[in-house]
Amino acid sequence: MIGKKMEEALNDQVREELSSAYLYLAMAAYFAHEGWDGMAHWMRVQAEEELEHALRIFDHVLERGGRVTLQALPAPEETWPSPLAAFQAAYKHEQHITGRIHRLVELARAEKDLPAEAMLGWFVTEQVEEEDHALKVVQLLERVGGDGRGLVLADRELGQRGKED
Ligand code: OFO
Repeated sequence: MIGKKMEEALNDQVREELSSAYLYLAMAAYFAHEGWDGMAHWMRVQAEEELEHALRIFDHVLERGGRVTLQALPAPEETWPSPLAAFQAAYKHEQHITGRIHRLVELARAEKDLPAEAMLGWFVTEQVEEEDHALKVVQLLERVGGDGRGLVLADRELGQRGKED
């Protein structure tokens, strides 16, 4: 049976993961509206991943006899000054999520909640990947700079993103 403190903290993280999905869906809509279909696809795949993250925690709470309480989600921004600015915001967001996951691991340790700590271990590794993926796109777009043709090629490349990337 999960303890109350951990249950509450994991419910908060379900909200954070759903908020991440919401943010990336907003970015997908922004890119699609601007005609960057490859980047829109990248963000859509990312939003789907975030929903899977939320469900991992959702299932963990339920499997341990806890209660899942879904919370209200704030509306994300709708627009960004440039593709680079959107991906920089995505990278910053992932750093924020990494910090939250690390604090959850610390809480699981303090509570001697071994199942939660084991479940969160997956997220610790995943966050390394999440930050790396976003940072790689930021670096790509920084290299492209204001080169329109380069941006078209980058968009094409990002449109190739598969579900596991
Ligand atoms: Fe769930 O990893 Fe991104 O936010």
